[in-house]
Amino acid sequence: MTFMNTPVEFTARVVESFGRRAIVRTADGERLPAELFGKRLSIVCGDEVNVRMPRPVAAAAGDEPRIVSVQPRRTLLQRTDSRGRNEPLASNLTLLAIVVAPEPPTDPYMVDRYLAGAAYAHIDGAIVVNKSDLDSSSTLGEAVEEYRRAGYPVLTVSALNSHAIDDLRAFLKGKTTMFAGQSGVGKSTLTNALIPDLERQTRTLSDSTGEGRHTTVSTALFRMPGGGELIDSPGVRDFAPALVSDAVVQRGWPEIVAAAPQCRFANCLHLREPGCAVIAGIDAGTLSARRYESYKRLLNIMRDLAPDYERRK
Ligand SMILES: Nc1nc2c(ncn2[C@@H]2O[C@H](COP(=O)(O)OP(=O)(O)OP(=O)(O)O)[C@@H](O)[C@H]2O)c(=O)[nH]1
Ligand SMILES: [Mg+2]
Ligand SMILES: [Zn+2]
Repeated sequence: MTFMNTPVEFTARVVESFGRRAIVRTADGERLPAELFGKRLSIVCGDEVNVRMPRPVAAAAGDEPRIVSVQPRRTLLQRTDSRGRNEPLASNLTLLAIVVAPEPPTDPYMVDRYLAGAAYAHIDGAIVVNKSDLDSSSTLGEAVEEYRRAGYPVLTVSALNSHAIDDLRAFLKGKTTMFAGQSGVGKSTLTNALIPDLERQTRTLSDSTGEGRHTTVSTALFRMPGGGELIDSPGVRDFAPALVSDAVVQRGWPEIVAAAPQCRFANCLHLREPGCAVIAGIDAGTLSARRYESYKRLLNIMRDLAPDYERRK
């Protein structure tokens, strides 16, 4: 009878997490509620975890499966709060797709910080321009062209009339993608459009004037038909990446990375150094002055938050 006392353990994927509790998906595709075992353990959506089933007697008494350990993460997307503390958002992503739309208006500096945070975590970045059914000629056009020129994939779609949704699905195939961005840009509506039968709650018409309202409250992972995984996340007001050193900040700007080898100094931060190819590119108009300004702003944000960061090291 010894096998009865051997706890059954298996690996599973965290598809939704709420503090100390989570929903995990087993290899067979079954969804199970589970709780964290041990105070030091912390998990995020996307984690691969080891789960231990309760013994039959404990299960009968209401015990849930327990997450006992987390497998090494291939990637981890994190943000920094205003006090310089790290907050993990999702793991094992291969792509961060920042969703923007003509409404609500886009803050391109926040999009840049998202793209930089992805780069620091070795996650690819892309821009999804949603609501192509609305007139986007106004503010968005310029910023979107900057991303194209910097080398990011840009996909223009409409979740409402399905324009280019098949192209988006094909682009996301085989990837583990998180949709991120401001509240109301249509992340959940897009998730529903990409995954038939999914009915993730989206902002209703009666709510549509409620600016700053966040409809989605938890980060959740779904499998896409045809391959790939998609994580829908709550909208944000702001985003700052995990802290990195001065020299690393520029890795979030592929166009700066491409120009930097032509700078006179190998450790050029492209601020006031003589012979800087990045500043020459701005003067010549081949590099975006706004994107460069954004780089300098993030460098300053990182330096402002760094004292806290240094103390924690
Ligand atoms: N015109 C138009 N409206 C859209 C489109 N996609 C989404 N919407 C509308 O935009 C509003 C917000 O959509 P959601 O999917 O809830 O937005 P979200 O990004 O998930 O918002 P949060 O969960 O709060 O972060 C809803 O009223 C949608 O119907 C689109 O392609 N075109
Ligand atoms: Mg949503
Ligand atoms: Zn330089």
